[in-house]
Amino acid sequence: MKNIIAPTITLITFLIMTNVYASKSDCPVELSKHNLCANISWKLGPQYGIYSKAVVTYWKKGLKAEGLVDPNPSLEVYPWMIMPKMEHGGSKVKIKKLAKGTYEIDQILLLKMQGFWELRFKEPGANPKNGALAKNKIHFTKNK
Ligand SMILES: [Cu+2]
Repeated sequence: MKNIIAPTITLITFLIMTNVYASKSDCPVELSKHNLCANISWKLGPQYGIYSKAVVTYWKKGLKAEGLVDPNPSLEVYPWMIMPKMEHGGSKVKIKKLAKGTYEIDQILLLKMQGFWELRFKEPGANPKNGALAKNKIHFTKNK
């Protein structure tokens, strides 16, 4: 009996860890209202003061193997800043469809201020402050 406990614990830990990892990589950004998952891949930056660029892809939650899909209704991706006593957007980004379910978000201008930036998702016409479907804190790698 003793011989089986340690390997069993190891196996259970392994299964839990792989499951946690799998769910994160399967759905990095969850858009539950649309039953979609998204991934953000930075192509430039994220960096302060000059343009950053990202590519966002979408797929149906749990159905990544079926391929990428276009959100319907369409979704806007935009930068949003949370400051100690206020929050605000940035200048307008350029969104370009590259392929099915694949969108380039260009001209993201993140200014260095006190607080932090998010990359948010919303439906067109939704309020950028209160109407976001998903919020993702941007972690800067350069210009710190
Ligand atoms: Cu600010």
